[in-house]
Amino acid sequence: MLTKADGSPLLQTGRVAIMGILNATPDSFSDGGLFLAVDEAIDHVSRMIDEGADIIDIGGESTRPGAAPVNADEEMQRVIPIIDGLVRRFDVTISIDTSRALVMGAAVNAGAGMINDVRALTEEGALSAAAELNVPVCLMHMQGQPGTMQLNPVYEDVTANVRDYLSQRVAACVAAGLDINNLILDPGFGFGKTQQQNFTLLNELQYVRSHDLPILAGLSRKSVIEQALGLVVNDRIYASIALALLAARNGANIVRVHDVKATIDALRMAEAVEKVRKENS
Ligand code: YH5
Repeated sequence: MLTKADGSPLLQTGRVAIMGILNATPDSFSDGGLFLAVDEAIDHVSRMIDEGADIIDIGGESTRPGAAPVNADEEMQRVIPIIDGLVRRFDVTISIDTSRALVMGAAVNAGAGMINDVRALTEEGALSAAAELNVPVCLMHMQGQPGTMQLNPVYEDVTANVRDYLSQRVAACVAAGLDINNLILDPGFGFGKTQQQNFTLLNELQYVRSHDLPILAGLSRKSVIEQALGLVVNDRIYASIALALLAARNGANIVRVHDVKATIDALRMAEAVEKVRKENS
């Protein structure tokens, strides 16, 4: 079972866990330097916890298509002070969104309780770092690299390809000494996928699962909404709620979202109705 630092479960069966997104990239904060960034992060996280977030995901690398690469020092300087500030105030699980072994180590030492890696521990040293750190790890599928992944993604069978890739990464993790019970799988919506490929993966989410591991789904405010509905990023909340609900219905165990309260209300409402369906069957 995935557990938090105090031994309590990270995932309860029958309930979808909420991962709230905290951006630590410079464009996500008002331009007031490090202390303001930490203060703003604390305010944002405080609100997400009040709204019911189970996990807070913090990342210092922007993986949006075309985003500039960031060096390890800069990534560290963005996230570590924020993690320090958060662990002193809150006992929520903090997830570090990084691909770098160095950042994983520093973040977990500062109190992060989970690693979220969009490159599924393929960077140098990441497998052994994660084995050593012994915290839950989300392994995400990406085809290509952030700068170019959306140019012309091609799959013979997107769902089978994603499942096979994740299954191979699970095998690599186990071979490197990670505890299989610490692994979470993620199809990587928007990471080297067309709209049709993203929707196929969402419809077939249960077939992405490998080794019976939990699934994390991140669709919040993503470009698939623009492609379907033509909405700019700040107008994508309601569509994001629909996508989170569909992901949960199709077997997601964790949803990664910007809008915690709106998502939780929708999921809890659906769960209440589902409970009666089960009682009646
Ligand atoms: C994910 O799916 N995604 S960062 C572009 C947007 C909106 C949102 C154009 N990290 C995932 O959230 N980690 C990211 O509008 C992630 N799964 C996991 N595990 C991209 C993102 C976004 C990009």
